[in-house]
Amino acid sequence: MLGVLSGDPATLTLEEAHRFEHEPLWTPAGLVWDLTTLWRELLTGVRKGATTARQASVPLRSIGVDTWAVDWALVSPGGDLLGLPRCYRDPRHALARDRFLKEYPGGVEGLYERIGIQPQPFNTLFQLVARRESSPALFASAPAGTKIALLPDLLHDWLGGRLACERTNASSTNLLDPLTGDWDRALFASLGLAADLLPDLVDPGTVLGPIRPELAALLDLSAEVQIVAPATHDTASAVAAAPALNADPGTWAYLSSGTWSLLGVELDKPLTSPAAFAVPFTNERGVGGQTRFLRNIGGLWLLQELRRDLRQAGETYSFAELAELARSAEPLRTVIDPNAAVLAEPGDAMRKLRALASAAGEPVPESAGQLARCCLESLALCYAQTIDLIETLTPARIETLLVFGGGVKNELLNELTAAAIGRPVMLGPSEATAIGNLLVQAQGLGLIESLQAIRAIVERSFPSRRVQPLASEAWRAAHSRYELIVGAAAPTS
Ligand code: LRH
Repeated sequence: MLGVLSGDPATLTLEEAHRFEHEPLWTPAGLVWDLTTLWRELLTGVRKGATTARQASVPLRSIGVDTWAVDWALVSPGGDLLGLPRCYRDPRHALARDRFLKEYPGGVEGLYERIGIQPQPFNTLFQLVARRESSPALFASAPAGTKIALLPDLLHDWLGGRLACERTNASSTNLLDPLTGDWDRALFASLGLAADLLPDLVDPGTVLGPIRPELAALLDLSAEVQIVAPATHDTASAVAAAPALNADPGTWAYLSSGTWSLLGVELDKPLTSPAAFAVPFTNERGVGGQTRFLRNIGGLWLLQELRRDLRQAGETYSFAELAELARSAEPLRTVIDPNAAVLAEPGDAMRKLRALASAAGEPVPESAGQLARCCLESLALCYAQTIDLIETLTPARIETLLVFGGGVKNELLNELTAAAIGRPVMLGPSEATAIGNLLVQAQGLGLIESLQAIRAIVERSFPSRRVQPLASEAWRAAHSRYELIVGAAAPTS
């Protein structure tokens, strides 16, 4: 995405330079990312964006990369990769987590209290345990100076600048001390890995250095282009772009809606009580040092997987067609737990959804429309439950839910969400992650002063749209049904 910041007061315009599909690949060594393809596509995007900028006589100032969280690779000082980066959905991670937590002295609650991150099987900490067990030689043979690089950090290193780990994404590793903002070196040492594998940490907006001269020449760019770390965790970038300037803090929650649904609020400091753990809420680091107190919810991954599975069974639908089928299906027929662990791994979506419905004593969804509606309504019910839990655990009184990310394009989900939560939904930009990324780069270059100023630019540049809830008795009844199905993750204090 090419971003152009102009005018006074400043506004941002976005231009899509390049878009591509990519998927993890199965190999005997695990489910891995095709990193060279990602790199090639990234360079294509930079080349196309730079051409557009040149044609518009706009100087290209900086480049910054964000990706999904947690995934990493080992990179030697020469930029060589040691092994392919694994995808976080690799099934081995859950087993490694369980083994680690069994031996961890304070148990899972102790780890949560210490780091504040929900113990998802795929957190980098548990991935490292899995990898050390499956490929001990990988670490043993690593040359001096080798670093663990989260994927955006690795791509920044390849682009130029220096290898450093940006803090919003570092918080997703389960290895960052939430109070000091430094690595929890004692926790890392307990893995038996060399301490100097951990790279230096930097804040979002840090100028890492100029693009590599070879790349500048290859891509026909000015050697002055800087590599600037945005909030490299995509969700942190999206939350930075929440158009929330005029709402009082404590009156809004956000939903970063995409493959995952990340629903939460901003807090001044982490909240790691047993009740927060029970949900579980996580405490990731945000731009400006605040805490993203949020819950990972199954998200549109459910629909992506359903679509893939239907296609394999010979029924091919676009997302729009699937949404239309869902719209005409019977409302609130089947409710399931959208966070069921079994749904997080790829494959077999129809069988899994039906089995979950059947186990919960719900009518089994048969048609594509019924299956899709079941996914969307279950997500909406989970959003409602999560907002209630936020109000129980924090002083927040949520009047509005700000939704941003690709999910805002799913009109049906927006309507169901408003109905389920019984509050208005404000639809922000679908490209919130790219917007937050670009504006934090601009902040790093000294063009914008604060997070507040970033959000003012977002509000001016990308008008939000309001979806009003329709009061409904049917949804009220569905809440208790949902609570029963998921076993009411009610806080204990
Ligand atoms: C969303 C996301 C989310 C993480 C998950 C691994 O893309 O970064 O915030 O929990 O992917």
